[in-house]
Amino acid sequence: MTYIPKSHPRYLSLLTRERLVDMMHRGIVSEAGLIAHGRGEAFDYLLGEKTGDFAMEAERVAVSMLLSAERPVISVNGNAAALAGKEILELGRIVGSVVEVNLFHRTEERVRAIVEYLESLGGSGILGPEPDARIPGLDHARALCHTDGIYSADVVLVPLEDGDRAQALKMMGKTVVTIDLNPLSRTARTADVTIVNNIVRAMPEMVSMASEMRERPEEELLQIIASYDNEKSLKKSLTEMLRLVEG
Ligand code: PTJ
Repeated sequence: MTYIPKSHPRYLSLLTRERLVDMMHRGIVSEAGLIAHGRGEAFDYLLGEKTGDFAMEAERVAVSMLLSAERPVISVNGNAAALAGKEILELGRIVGSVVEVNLFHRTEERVRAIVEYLESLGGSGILGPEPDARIPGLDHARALCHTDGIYSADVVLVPLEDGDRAQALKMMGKTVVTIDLNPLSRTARTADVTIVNNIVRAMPEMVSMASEMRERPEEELLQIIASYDNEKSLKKSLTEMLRLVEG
């Protein structure tokens, strides 16, 4: 990894890039994952690289959905594993969710590398290799999934997701929650809950929320969910970007 001095004004952002490049060489992140990250960075810049109130609210709703779900699943791709692997496992433990590796640029080798990486962080029972089901309406290997995971989930958290798959999951009747810095993406517009935030900030925030909210009565969680409007939240994120641009 290239040495980045702590004094560099963009230390954290550069460190994150280096991490992704390193993870690509380790066979965890896809080459396209680096491009996807660049697009995310541009939107994060417009957000002032901080969590907005709209994102905090969406995170709280997402956590309420995961906590009240019967079969919650967190879907993990290369970028999500590299940037927030530890927190994904932690959130999965708190909300009682299955973690499934589900890739856009699928190779069996990379699925195994990601599972092994998550296991090295303390994860167990992670699904991914040897899928036994398909998401209907999707061509190609990105449809592959597990009966005990994504296929039978009621709530799926799919960070940094592709629009087609988000739509196919919705068509299956699932509640789709995503983390996506681009509020204009098809995924952002398709999901029931879109957290417009960097996964690097969103996941640790959701872990603390989940540990604080885990004992709350179900009615309270359902009230939080009922008061949420994703379209309004997306508009708020765009308004915030414009506000920052206009100074
Ligand atoms: O590991 P794989 O093969 O499953 O591939 C993963 C990627 C991310 C390459 C794949 O799913 C893909 O091509 O995704 P897209 O269609 O480029 O969408 C990724 C979305 O995530 C874009 O809207 C980006 O703006 C957004 N994004 C990128 N980095 C971050 C992000 N959102 C939150 N946090 C980030 N760090």
